[in-house]
Amino acid sequence: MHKVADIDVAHNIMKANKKIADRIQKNLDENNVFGVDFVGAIGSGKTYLIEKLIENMDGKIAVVAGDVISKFDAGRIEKHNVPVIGLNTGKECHLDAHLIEHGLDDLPLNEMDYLFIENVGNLICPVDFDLGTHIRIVVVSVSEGDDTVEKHPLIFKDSDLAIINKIDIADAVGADSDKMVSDAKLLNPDIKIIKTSLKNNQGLDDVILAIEEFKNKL
Ligand SMILES: Nc1nc2c(ncn2[C@@H]2O[C@H](COP(=O)(O)OP(=O)(O)OP(=O)(O)O)[C@@H](O)[C@H]2O)c(=O)[nH]1
Ligand SMILES: [Mg+2]
Repeated sequence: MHKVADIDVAHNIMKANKKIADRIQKNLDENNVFGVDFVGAIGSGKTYLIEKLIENMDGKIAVVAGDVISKFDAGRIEKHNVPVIGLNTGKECHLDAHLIEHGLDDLPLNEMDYLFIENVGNLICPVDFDLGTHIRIVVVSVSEGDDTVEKHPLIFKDSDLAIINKIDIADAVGADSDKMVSDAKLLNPDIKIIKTSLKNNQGLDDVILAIEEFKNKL
């Protein structure tokens, strides 16, 4: 009996989230803004990637940065002089559409080309929560271990682009980045995969090209 009630509650939450996510996507489309949800493990390089994209991409970028507490990542993004909102999730380990919809009220979407959302760092909780973005990018790094991809199948099944980052330190941590690529491909044959060393800007142009291609396909 207990279990049935749990499933019903979860189902209703997901349904309500999806309804708001659809509204967000409509809002983005009306403003010609391409939305990206960046998910990934703690410290994999999500904020660093967004900073690099702001520095190197054409087009106007607004950012929503999710942190459990405080505005750590929003503070980093702010230094790049782009519109940014920091959202706190408190005890929650993911952003949800309701939070994002409120955050968007404070961003000048009609002047923007891209909305980049940095989700809370982990590979589990964000999976089920559609934020109304057009694509999801998952960022993992070799320092989390080369079994990270196979251990977190759902997020790779549900992402459009996987970035295997920090390949500059793969040898030092004994990680096989090719294994991570083939694990991701096995889980999701449609996923695009790019190996990067963001520290050295390696692979950054390919990431930019991939995002632009996704945007142009709309
Ligand atoms: N060696 C190396 N370090 C990197 C690379 N990319 C990012 N880093 C470093 O990794 C650390 C974490 O990067 P962040 O961008 O803060 O990671 P994050 O995914 O935003 O982390 P959370 O928001 O806490 O989940 C920083 O010290 C970066 O400088 C890389 O390609 N190589
Ligand atoms: Mg971050």
